[in-house]
This record gives sequence, structure tokens and C-alpha cells, in this order.
Amino acid sequence: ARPVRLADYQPPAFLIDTVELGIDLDRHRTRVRSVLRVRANPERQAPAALELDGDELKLLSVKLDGRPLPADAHEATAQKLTILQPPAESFTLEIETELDPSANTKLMGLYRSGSAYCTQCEAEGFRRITYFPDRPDVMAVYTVTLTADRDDAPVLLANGNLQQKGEIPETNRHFAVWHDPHPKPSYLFAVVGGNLDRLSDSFTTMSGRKVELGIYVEPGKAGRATYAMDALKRSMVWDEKVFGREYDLDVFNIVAVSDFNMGAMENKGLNVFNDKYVLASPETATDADYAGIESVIAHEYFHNWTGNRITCRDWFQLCLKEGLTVFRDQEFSSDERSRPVKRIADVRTLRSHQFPEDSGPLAHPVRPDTYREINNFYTATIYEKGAEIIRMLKTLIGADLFAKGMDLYFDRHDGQATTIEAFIACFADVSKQDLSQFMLWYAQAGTPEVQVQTRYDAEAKTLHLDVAQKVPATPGQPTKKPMVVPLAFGLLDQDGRDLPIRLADDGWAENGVIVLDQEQKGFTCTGVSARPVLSVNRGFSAPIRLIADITEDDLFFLARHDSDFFNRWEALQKVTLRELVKSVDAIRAGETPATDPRLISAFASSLEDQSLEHAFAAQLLTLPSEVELTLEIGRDIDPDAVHAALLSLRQEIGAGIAAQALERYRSLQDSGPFVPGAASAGRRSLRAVLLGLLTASHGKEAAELAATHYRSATNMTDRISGLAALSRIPGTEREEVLKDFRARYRNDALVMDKWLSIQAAIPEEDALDRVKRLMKEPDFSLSNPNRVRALIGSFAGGNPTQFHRADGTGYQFLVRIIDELDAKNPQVAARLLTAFRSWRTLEAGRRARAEAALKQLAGGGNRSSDVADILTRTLG
Ligand code: HT7
Ligand code: ZN
Repeated sequence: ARPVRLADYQPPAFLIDTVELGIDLDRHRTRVRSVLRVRANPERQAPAALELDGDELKLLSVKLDGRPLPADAHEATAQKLTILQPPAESFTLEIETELDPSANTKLMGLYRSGSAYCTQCEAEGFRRITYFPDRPDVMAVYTVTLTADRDDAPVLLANGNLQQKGEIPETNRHFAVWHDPHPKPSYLFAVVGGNLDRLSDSFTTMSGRKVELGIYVEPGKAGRATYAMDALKRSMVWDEKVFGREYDLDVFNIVAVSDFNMGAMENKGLNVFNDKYVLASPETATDADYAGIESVIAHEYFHNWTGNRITCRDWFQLCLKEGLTVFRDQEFSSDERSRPVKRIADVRTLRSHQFPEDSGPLAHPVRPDTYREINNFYTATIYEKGAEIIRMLKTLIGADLFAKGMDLYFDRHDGQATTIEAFIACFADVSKQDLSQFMLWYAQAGTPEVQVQTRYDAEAKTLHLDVAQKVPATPGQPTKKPMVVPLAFGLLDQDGRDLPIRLADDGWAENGVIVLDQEQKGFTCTGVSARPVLSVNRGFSAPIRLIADITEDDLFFLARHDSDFFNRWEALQKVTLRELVKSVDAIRAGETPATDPRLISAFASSLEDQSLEHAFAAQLLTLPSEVELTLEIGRDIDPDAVHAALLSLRQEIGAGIAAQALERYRSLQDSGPFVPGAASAGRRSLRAVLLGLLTASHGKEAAELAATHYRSATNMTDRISGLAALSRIPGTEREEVLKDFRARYRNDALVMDKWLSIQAAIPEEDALDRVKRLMKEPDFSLSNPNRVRALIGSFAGGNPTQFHRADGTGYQFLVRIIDELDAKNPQVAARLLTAFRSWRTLEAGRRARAEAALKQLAGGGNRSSDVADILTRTLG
């Protein structure tokens, strides 16, 4: 595919005011009749021809103003329909296409999932249903008439409000007419048909309008949608309260399907979800699943304003809706649960997904300026780094002006398809600040490295901070300009109390934020009567790599005393990472790593401190991930040494705090029925982390403890914690428990995904053979994205020692799967391929094997544009 460039953007030549769709659902021969009211865009000189996008389409007929178009007046291929000389005035175009939903394995456009018909149109799936100017700045009012066999699809849904429904006399078919009054881009179009159960509820908006809520699920599963419904109603309340946003249709429907390329989709009034983010019961879902459901339900609902009412002008602006909506869902979860714990979890996600992306061959700006395949840009950079930019904006201008800027954005751009510039202009206007340099966060890829050096002058009673930044080179961007980096900071006195901060130039820094907007800048704090301890980048105020000259003693001190809970956790992580890097070096030199005893004591104190909330203590006691350690080391990575260093530290901590940990572990046992709330989930998570430490020795007693945890579980969270701990301990106990799990849950695909995923991540020699064996299980299918992600994704992304086997067989395996999967579902295949994104940081032997595997894939048969794009950039 040719690259698409932001610089080439042109407004659409033709506008579509209304779309009337008649869709006759049939498993193999679905007919789509589309009637478009078309007019030339007055803002552009209309070109001679009207070009409509298509993708693998079969055209049956085309009429203009009611008359069949002669063959010489149009050109049609499966990919494009061109009307050669459209009338100058507005006109009606009627197009008929035929589709085979059952043959649609790409899961884009109209497809079958289980016994239902459903659609996925973002980003460019509508063109797989009918010919259309399939771009987000063409917004139309849609009316959809669905017809289907009554038994095949008793439920018929589309966007907007239901206008009419009824039987078609003398047939076994019925119909429903849906009308969506809000003009929308084609990517937000959706229909669903099938035999589905409904969980019903209602919500009264702040202006007193009643909205009917429905969640549609596979027959028999409505009882598992109650948590999702509760999360939906809480999201609706929150968006009214915090952003002043009210829902705007009479109905809001959610449909859960089991075959879905991503997490969910925010189609106007008809969200379609991967069932993993809807279905939950204490027996089948873990606390992490409940939290995931809450945040994805909220995310899709929040899109109604940030994405749907105000959408993107073009796909380069994807972060306009995604970064902002992630920020909104993060804030929602912070308000519903614990703010510091949520922040820690979000930063962990950023570091383990976005940071590696940003430091490798797939790095791209939050607003890219070119792409070949838009499906490959639904990335951690667009979503998570995009959300960090919004958070920095709020930090820089303050909460009040941020709220004013959001209000202005909603007022000014409601009903439009707009840009990042227009969004940022709202905040520049309300704050009267020049945000042009801030825009670099959207334009420059790469994680900035910020150096902080301190100088304390006892005589002058000043603390001087020398702060410098460097933005690393990334593909296509060899040199960078300095960014605007807001650094929240504090100074602790020797008792751990926050000192008042006065900056020499700026007076009192009430909000405790300094702004680095040059390559280098100095800040002087005055009136500091004794050497303080610096706590910087509090709350992770900027998504940077901080390199500060903080001693280990100070880090231990911060870990105990910082009033900023995020930085308490961060301090312990940092000192742990320093230790781990030394251990990796020792292991590679054939030596035994020696851990600083102060580190073990710091873990012991974290456990002792009963004043901490459980979920926070659990985070404190969790070691950095292999990805984070890899990133810290940066180059010449030996995944075996990384793994060994982590295991050895976990064992040392486990042994060092064993007695205390066991006592605490026992005291945290749940009693009473399972409740998914944050407090109980926090207790379970602390207990699970302790179980992990207590079983790190992998001895016989450890196996017994983990197996007992598993067997005595009364909910899925505990059952999975037990299984996960036991999965790391080779032996018959593990294999028996795995069998037991399978026997208990074999009829529940979502639960079996956990079983697949845990086994795929076992860091042992025979992991690859196990994965291959599991692929032959009837529970597994390459056609279902959840199964693929659970088994193959967990192996490639969650089992570093085995995916990166020195003999290269892990790489060979993955490229073989990608080769096969690419023909079925290119999006999922391309996503799997990103497991290679850090291949250049590996030690030479593995690097060569990874490169050979990638080249082999590149040299193989017909590659989709999705896989070809990732391959080219990864090798680039
Ligand atoms: N906006 C949604 C994106 C999405 C998607 C993109 C490509 C292919 C399939 C897809 N399914 C959903 C998801 C979201 O951010 O809310
Ligand atoms: Zn989204």
C-alpha cells in the first residue's frame, strides 16, 4: 500500500447528507441496498468524478436519481466505485452489494460471531459493506432497515433509536427500522442481528430524560452482565458530574460477541464488545477482569462525546479521541477506586508497552504524519502516551483552566470532525498560554530522558536543580527539539515531611511544578535550612525516563516517607532496578548475585506498614517486570540472565520476609461472599503477591501452599492466583491442578483462555512443545482472536526466555503462525508480529536469529498490508 500523508489532507470532494440502508441478513448472501443523498462539497472545487471506497465488494447494481447507471458512466472494482460524471446539483445514488458474512474471517465489516451477525467498521470496515466515502470527515444521518429470518436473528439492532419493527407478511422474516439523528462518520456505523439474551435497565439523565439500557449476550449469560451494567450506569453519572456530559439518545445498547479484533467499539448508541469485557461472575472472572470491564465500559461510553459527538477529521488525529478518552477512563477508575494504585497500574502499562514501542523500530509520534496501514496505529503510543499528554496539559494549566478548556472544546466543536490543533487551541485560549512548543509532544516520537542533578548549599540555604533533557532519535526523526516537561516535585526534611517550596525566580511554587522547556535549565529553591531529599516527577507528571542523582539511601527514605504515594512506589522500584541490573551483570559473568540487605529490609517494612491500603502494599511488593528490567539495561539483552536475576531476587525476598509474609498471608484470607469492589480486590491482590513471594523458592512446601490456595479458592481470582503460582513449580502437582482446572471450566472459553495463557508463559524448556500441544486442543482455534492472544500472544509477549530461546525456535514458531494467520485475520497477525519490536536490543546470537526469522517471513508468499507494514518497519 502507498503511504498516506497528513500533509496531503484535502477536504472531501462530495458530502453525504443522509444514508438509507436496507440490509437483508443472510448467512452467506446478505444484500445491502444503500441510498445516499450526495452533494458536492461547497468548500472544494468538485473534481469530475465521485470515488467511493470499497473492499472485497460485489456490486449488484447502481442507480443515479432512480435510473440504472449505464456501463460507461461508472467504473467498479471490488475496491472502488467511480461515478464518472456526477450531476453538479445534489443527487441520489443507490447501490446494491452482496456479502458473505460467514466467509469474513478478517472480522472487519459484517461478519458472523457465534450465532450472531455483527459489524466492525473502525477504521475502514464500512467499505466492506457498501461503497462509500469511508473517511471520518464525511458525516451523515443514517436510517437502517434490517430484515432477517425470525429464528436466525430474533434480535435486530442498529445505531440510534428504534423507529419501527414488524413482521414481513407471508414470510418467516421480520424487520426493524433504526434512525440515528446524530450525523456520524461511517466508522461509527453498526448493526447486530442474532439470538441474544438481554439484560435491561434504565438511566435518567441530569436533565430528566429516561434512557433504556440493554446489554445483549449469548443466550443464558445475561446474569454475567450485571457488573457491566453497573459500570455503565456509574460511567453515565460520572461523565455528567465531572465533564458535564449527558447522553443524547433514547437507548444505549451494548452487544457482547466472542470474536473481536480489539477490546470494544464505540458505535453510536450500539457499542459492540469483546465478551471478555462484559461477562463476569465471581466464579469465572478475576478482580483484574472486573477492573478491565469497568474501564472498557467507561472508555466506550465516554467516546460518545470524545469521539462520536466530536470526531477526528482524519486518522492522523486518532489520538484526539483515543488519548483523551483513555485519560477520561483513567480518571473515572481513579475516582471509583484508589488514585495512587490506578496511577501505578497505568504507569506500569505505559512502561511495559509504550516505552518499548517508543524506543524501537515501531516508534511513531502520538500524531503520526504518515502511515501505510491505519490498523497498525491503534498503539500504546496513540492511546497511553496520548493520555499522558492530556494529563500534562492539565498539570501545566491547572485543573480549573483544564475544565474550562474542555467545556470550550465541547461547545466549539460539537458535531464536527476536527484536529489536535483545534483541541489544543481551546486550552491556549482559556489559559492565554502559548502551547505551540507543547504540540511537540504530538509530533516527536521517543521517550525524553531527563537528567536531574542537585547541589545543596548549606551556607546559602539553597538547593539548586540542574535539569536537562534529551529526546532520543527515532525512525525518520534523527534530531529533536526540546519539549515542555512539567515536573511535579517536593522536598522532604529529615523526618520525611514536605518542606514549603520557594523558587528563587518564580516565588512560591504552590503547585510544586517546575517546567523544563529548554535543553537545560536551572532552578533554585531558597530557604532550605538542611539538606533535603528530592522527590521529583511526582505522580509521574511527565512520561519520561528520569535519571536523577538520588542516592540509594535517599531512595529507601523516599520509599518510606514520600507523601506522594506514586513516588514512594517509584523509589522502591528504582532502587530494585539498580540492584537487578547489577545482578544481571553478575549472572552473565558467572557469579552469584549479591543483594543489598537494605533492599530486603525495605520490602519487609512495606509489608509491616499496616497503614497502607492493601492494593498499594501489593504494588510495593511487586518487582519490576522483565520488560522494565530489559528497558533499563537497554542493549545486549540476555533474556535468560534477566529472568534469573528476577527469580533470584524474588527468592531472596521471599526467604527474607517468609515468617512475616506467611502470617500476613493467612490474616488476609477472605471470609464471606465475593465482592468485586476495590477494597476486597486489594486484599486479594496483596495475598496473591505474598503467595508469589512465598512460593518463589519453588520447593515442595511452595507447591503445597500454591495448590492449597488453588483448591480452597471460592472465586476465580484466588483460583487463578493459586494456579499462576503453581505454574512456576514443575512437578506432578502442577499438572494435576492444570487438569483439574480444565475439567472444571472446559465449557467456558473465556476461563479456558486463562488456562492457555498461564501455560504459555511457563518459563521452562518445554514451553514451546506445550504451546504446540495446546494448539491441538479442541478449545483452541486460530480463528478466534481471544484464543490466539491467550496462547500465542502470551507465549510471544509473556514468556521472554522461551520466545527468545537462544536456538531461535521460538522465533521460527511465531513466524510460522503469523504466516498462517495472515491469510485469515491480518490485524491479529500483525499485532502478534510486534513481539519482535525490541529485537535489535538483544545479544548478538538472538539478534541474528530474530532477523533471520523476520526476513524469512518477509520473503514468504502473499503478505497482507498489515503484516507487510509491521515487517518493513521492524526490519527497517
Ligand atoms: N475505537 C475502537 C477501535 C477498534 C478497532 C480498530 C481497528 C480494528 C478493530 C477495532 N475494534 C475497535 C476501540 C476503542 O478505542 O475504543
Ligand atoms: Zn477508544
